[in-house]
Amino acid sequence: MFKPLPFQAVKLNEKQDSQMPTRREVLKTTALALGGIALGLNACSDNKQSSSKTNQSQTMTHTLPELPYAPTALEPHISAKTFEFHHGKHHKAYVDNLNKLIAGTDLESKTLEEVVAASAKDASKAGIFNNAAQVWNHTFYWNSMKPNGGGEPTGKLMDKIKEDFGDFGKFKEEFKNAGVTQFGSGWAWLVLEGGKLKITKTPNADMPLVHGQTPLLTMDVWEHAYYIDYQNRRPDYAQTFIDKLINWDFVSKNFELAMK
Ligand code: MN3
Repeated sequence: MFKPLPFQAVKLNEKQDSQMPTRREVLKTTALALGGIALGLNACSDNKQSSSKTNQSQTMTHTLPELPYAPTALEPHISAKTFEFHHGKHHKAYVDNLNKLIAGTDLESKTLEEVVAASAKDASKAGIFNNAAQVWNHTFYWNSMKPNGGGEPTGKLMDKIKEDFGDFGKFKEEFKNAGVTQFGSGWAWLVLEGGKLKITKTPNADMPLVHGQTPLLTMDVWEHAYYIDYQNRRPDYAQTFIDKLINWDFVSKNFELAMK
């Protein structure tokens, strides 16, 4: 199993300038990436050594990670049918497209996070960014949910939510609003930026890592995420996500790593 090394993430982030994160934030992002490994997020990258063991060049074949639960585990809120398409077809297509697009390029040897960072600010690599970021976003989204999820966070995360949003109800309201008001396809996020919790929304494949923010939680609001189970009722899907599905253990772990 390939594990991205911290220096790779730091080096990558240093390539980006102006609105890029401070070194402290870079280190936090690195910590998050490493935390992600503990939670199985690196399952989307599988390293294959080149046939010659002395050859330093390696190619990275990105693979579809397994869901962190059975496809029926979130029923009745999200059906196995939705996972059959969303994970088995949409997420898989992003992985397959990414592998095709980077084949034979200098991105072929990079980790998923490196590909995302390298393609984010380069319009000529928009196709690569869209697929790489969607691979990352979906893996993060599966982990943002769990069976019997929802409820309320505890401990330091809850204290911080109260500090930055006023109360937990306000957090829920703002998070739902971000998801419902994202016009067209995109994502709602809870992020940490400059030591503060914030709720953001991004269109299409866009994501917080390339904006110097540390993602803690995400909700997919592309229609393919909810149409089979909720048809056009995105607000109902968002409410159910918040009340029944959020994996606060995952969010807390991301928060603690980001605050270190
Ligand atoms: Mn999706």
